[in-house]
Amino acid sequence: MTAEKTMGCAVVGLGYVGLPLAVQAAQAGYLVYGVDVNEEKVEQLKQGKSDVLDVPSHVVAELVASGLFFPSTDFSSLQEADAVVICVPTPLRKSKDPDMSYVLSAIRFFKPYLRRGHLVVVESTVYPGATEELIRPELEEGGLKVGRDFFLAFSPERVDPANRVYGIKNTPKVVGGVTPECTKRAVEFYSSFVDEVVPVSSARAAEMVKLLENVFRAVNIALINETAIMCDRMGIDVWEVIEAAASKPFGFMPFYPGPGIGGHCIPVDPIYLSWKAKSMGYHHRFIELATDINSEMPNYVVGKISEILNLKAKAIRGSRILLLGVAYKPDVGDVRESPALEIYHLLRERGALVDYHDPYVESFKYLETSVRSVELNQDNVQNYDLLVLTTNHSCFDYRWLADHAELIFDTRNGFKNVEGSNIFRIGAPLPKASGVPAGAGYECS
Ligand code: SAJ
Repeated sequence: MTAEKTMGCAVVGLGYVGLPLAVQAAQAGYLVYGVDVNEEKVEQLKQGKSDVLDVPSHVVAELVASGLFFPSTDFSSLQEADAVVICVPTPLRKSKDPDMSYVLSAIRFFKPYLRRGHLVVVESTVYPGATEELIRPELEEGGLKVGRDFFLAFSPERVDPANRVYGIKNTPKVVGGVTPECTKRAVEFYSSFVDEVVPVSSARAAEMVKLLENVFRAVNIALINETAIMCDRMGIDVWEVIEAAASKPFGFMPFYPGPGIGGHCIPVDPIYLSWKAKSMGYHHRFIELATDINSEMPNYVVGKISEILNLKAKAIRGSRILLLGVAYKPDVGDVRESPALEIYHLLRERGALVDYHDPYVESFKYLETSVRSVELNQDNVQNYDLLVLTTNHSCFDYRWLADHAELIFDTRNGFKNVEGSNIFRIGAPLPKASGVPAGAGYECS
């Protein structure tokens, strides 16, 4: 610790974005004031317990014990900080419009403690222009002027849960200020604990960078989902096609079909952009189309389930179906927007007897009840008419599952290294029950 006052920073919102950031700043020597409105979460953090997958509890415990990390529900601690970073959720309303209420609430709680010299950075994903048009006026209400008295910037979060290679320190950080001095101060702040900082000319440019990154993913996932549906119809195995296309060393990036898209970013962020575009009279067709295709995938999966059961002369109604994995992506326990939950609902609606097994997800709420993960063993795996792989966790024993399950529908290619006539994959043709060769069709006269 240096003799002069150690720089203080504050992180508002201690979730999957805020907590890793708080930890990285504390490990770089900052006094970090972590503020969250969730009292239970703050209490757990004070006791050195982390509820964020990528932040081990012992790391939190050490930082709390060393007096470098102060979790609290009290916004007044923000006046102690030199930099304040906002990392609260930006979901969608039921009307599919951006819900900025968490950001505005955080700003309004913080406002009384805004002081000269403060650097304020928004990391929550917002629509282009939000930092300048919505947040700046809130903060200037007390008379302080941005770029002179305090400094305001946007810096997109690039947290990729369960990514073992990239974390806060080694993921380049884009930063855009409301004024050049704001950009400069934000660059200085992040440069003290992130290896590479990428300044852009404005906050709205930085907001757009984030949305481009995630629209890029949503559109390409929709493209490969639609390609999978096409390949199935044409009797082509999309997984073989992707693997071969990925042999191209330039100009191609593989994406993979699945049961739909989940998480709090890819299904949501593009709609922030299309909403803003629409408010300016522009219809962003790619986002609408990608959203339609990706959100239609659970229905498509249930249609394939019906076809597969049909091979055994079974209907969905009354069939015992086990979903393998309900988290929105492998090796995480987060079920937000997970397509597996939609598939569970659709199967229940059609009268199937549905269970799920997910070692990362103990239970989830369904229609006022709590549905719990079932144990999977030699005795019960054979009780199911069909296993559906909806999340390809690395811990699953795919060989064992293939050897013991009656039928398997693989929506993630988790069984790619396992042979078995009882395994069917999304985007690959099913044997036609009537013996009609895959890809055949009637001739239009
Ligand atoms: N998915 C596919 N096919 C693919 C890739 C993903 O179906 O080829 C599905 C996933 O299963 C998941 C959803 O899409 O349900 C989102 O996948 P994701 O890998 O984008 O997962 P996120 O939302 O946890 O992480 C993303 C970040 N991912 C990567 O960079 C790999 C990145 O887009 C953002 O930094 C982050 O969200 C965010 O917070 O915006």
